[in-house]
Formats: sequence, structure tokens, C-alpha cells
Amino acid sequence: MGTSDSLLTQAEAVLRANDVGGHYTRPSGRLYPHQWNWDSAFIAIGWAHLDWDRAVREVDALLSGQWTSGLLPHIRYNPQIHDYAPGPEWWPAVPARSAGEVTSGISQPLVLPTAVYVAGLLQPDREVRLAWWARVCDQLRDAVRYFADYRTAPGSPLIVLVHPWESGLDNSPRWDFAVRQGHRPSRPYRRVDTTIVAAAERPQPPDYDLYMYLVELIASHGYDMRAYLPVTPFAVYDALFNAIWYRAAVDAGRIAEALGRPAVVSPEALAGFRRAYRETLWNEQQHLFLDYDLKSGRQIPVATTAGLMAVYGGLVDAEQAGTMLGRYVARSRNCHLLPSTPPDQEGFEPARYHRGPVWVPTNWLVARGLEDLGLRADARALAEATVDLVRVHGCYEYFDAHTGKGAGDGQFSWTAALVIDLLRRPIA
Ligand code: 9WN
Repeated sequence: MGTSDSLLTQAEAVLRANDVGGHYTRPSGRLYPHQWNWDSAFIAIGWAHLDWDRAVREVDALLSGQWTSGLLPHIRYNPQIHDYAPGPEWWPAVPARSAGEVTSGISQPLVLPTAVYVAGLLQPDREVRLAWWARVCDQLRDAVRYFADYRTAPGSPLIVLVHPWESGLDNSPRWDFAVRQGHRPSRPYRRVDTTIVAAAERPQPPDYDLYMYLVELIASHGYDMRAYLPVTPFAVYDALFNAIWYRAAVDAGRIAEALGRPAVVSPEALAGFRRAYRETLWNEQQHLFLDYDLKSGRQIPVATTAGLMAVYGGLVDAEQAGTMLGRYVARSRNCHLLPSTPPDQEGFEPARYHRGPVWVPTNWLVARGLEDLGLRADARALAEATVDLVRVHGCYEYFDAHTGKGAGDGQFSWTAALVIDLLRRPIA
């Protein structure tokens, strides 16, 4: 067997081991036993190469947690499992469309419409593909529009992120400004994560204090952002979240168009969004997009991979993408690519979760974005570096930026799924 064949076999085994009854795929065995939003989107792309019907079931399961507003929760809890914290008791009275669904009360980067588009194209039978898209199209539209309808602030079409967990890059140094304010929840809470993996690789106690404070704040305002926006310490325009939302709107639109249905977001609204993204988040000095804190009315001066996601979103042209990437790579000397935070950025920690380590999903997003822009050599180099890291170290959750050593959970679903995609659908 060639090395790619054995890596494929290994990655497939990870997905199968994390498959929960053929319904959803947990991100990893013990650390994350429920269904996570953007994990399942990436995972569906992996399944689409192995077992297309299984990819459909992954998406169905995620969509079954959707709320009446259209929100797709960040966690869809498996009610049989109780060893993850915080559990659903922290998210009371969630307005899910289907009775019996147990979910969290915030969302995550909306990769799902893009995953459904990509997985759909992997189905060779056009009738089967269109029938699937027709079945899920309205739910994807609602998931996209939820953010435009309920999660913007006056004066801008950009989406407001209300919790670090929504960013998917939870303890990014971008959020240190809020952690430093010292907010704490009113009730005690437990942590399970640090009993499973090394505490040195996880968020710190002050991070969790903020997370749980915000959970209480959001839940106590009935999950209505406009009600808590005046009092929350955390309201940001996240460069990653907004780029992914834009791409989701475009890809949900492609699905609608293939079905002859009306646009999901109008071309004028998309153009206005592109303008706002560039005007609000571009930082000429860093040659990168930065996040924006609505409370201080300023950009957050912290460079991370989130600033590159405009490449995936299709919010920059090839020339700008090439310069942004070149700068980021140049400042990431002695690191495997791409460190989630460059080493010259204050707050960089090579082995701590989202503060420096390399993550397969963010690399995948940038590589696919470069590919779409025609920067094939850059895309291929990044894809190969990513696959090599997994080949050498295994399907880890993330990788030490300096040594490449795997960290977190060692049988990680999105790592496996996206390596399968990079091997089976190499950069064009
Ligand atoms: C909280 C599942 C999730 C990912 C996130 C990652 C981590 C959860 C946690 O795991 O977050 O949502 O308990 O730390 O940060 O991106 O979706 O893999």
C-alpha cells in the first residue's frame, strides 16, 4: 500500500470510530461526544468521498437541531451522554423547531452550505444531487439569513459574534481583551476537558470564566442579541466568521440557482457586505484583516489565521491574497504552516489550542480559497504541508507550531475528514 493509501485507511478508521450510530459523527471520542456544527460540515465532506448517503445523514442530523429563527446551534447534544461540560442545563428553553431537540444557544462558523455544495458535486448522479439539494435548500437559506436578520447591529451588514465559542477558535489571543476584564458567572461550573487532555494545551481558568459568564448572559436574555447587546462585554466582527458567512451565502445561492429558486441573499446585499468587510476589517499595516470590537469601536490589533479567511470567502483578488499569505508565512519563521497565531504576535503559544498550533480546518479553508483564486502552487504547497503533518504525526486535533507534534485528541474527525478530501480531491 502507498503512503497515501495507508493515510486514507487510517483517516477512514477515525471517522468510523467516531460515527455515533450512523446518525452523527462526534469530533472525538471522549473530549467532544456530541454533534458540533462546523465539525459536522467538514466531516460531511469527508463522508461524501467514502459513503455519500452517510454524508447526507450527517447533514440531516445537524439540521434537525435548527431553531425557529433559523439558527444552527453550535452543539446538538446527544441526550444519552452526560460527560461534557457545559451540558444543556446551561441553555434552558431553546426554541428548536423539533420537539425533543437539545442544543446550545449560540452558533458557529457557517460552513454547512458550502459543505452541502461540495458534497453535492461529489454525487455523480445529477438527479440524486438535485433531489438532496431541494430537500435541504430552505433550511440552509434560513441558516444563512438568521445572521443577517438577527445578528447585525445598526449601521453595518457585518455579523456580530457574541461568544468566543462561536468563533470556533475559542481562546484565540484576539479575545484576550475580554478575558482580561475578569467577568465570572454567578454559579459554579465544572470542567471535564482538563481531565482528558493536558491543561497546558487547553484554555485557562479566566477564559472559561468569561465563556460561562457569557452563557449565563445570553441565556438570561432569551438568546435575543438585541436585548443583551447593550450590556454584553463581547460583541465583535470576527474576520473568520464573517468570511465564512459570506461564502455560505454565495454557496447557498449556487444551490438555489441550480434548483431555479430565488436568490438567498441579493447581489446588492452581497456587494454591500463585501464593501463593509473590507472597510471595517482591513488593516493596511499588517496586510491582513483584523477583527473589530463593537464596544470600543476599534479593530482588535491581533494577527491570526482568521485574518486570512477572506481568501476562502472570495473577498479578495488573487494579488491581495498572495500578498497576505506571503506576509503571514514570512512572519511564521520556524513554524509549521499555518500557525494559528504568528510567533511574533503577543499571546503566541506554540502548543496551546488556538493560540499558536496548526489546525487542519483553517489550513484547508485557506488552501481551497487559494485554489479558487487560481493560486494553485500556493494552494498545493499548503495542502501538502497539511497532509504531511498528519501523515507523520497522526489524525490529531491540532499540531504544535514549532515541533509539529500532535496535541489534543489523537483520533480527530475533522482532521481525518479533510485529509480524505485533500487526498481524494487534490488541488486542481
Ligand atoms: C467548545 C469540537 C469543538 C470545535 C471548536 C473547538 C472546540 C469546544 C470546546 O471543540 O470547542 O465549542 O469544548 O473546547 O474550539 O472549534 O468545533 O471539535
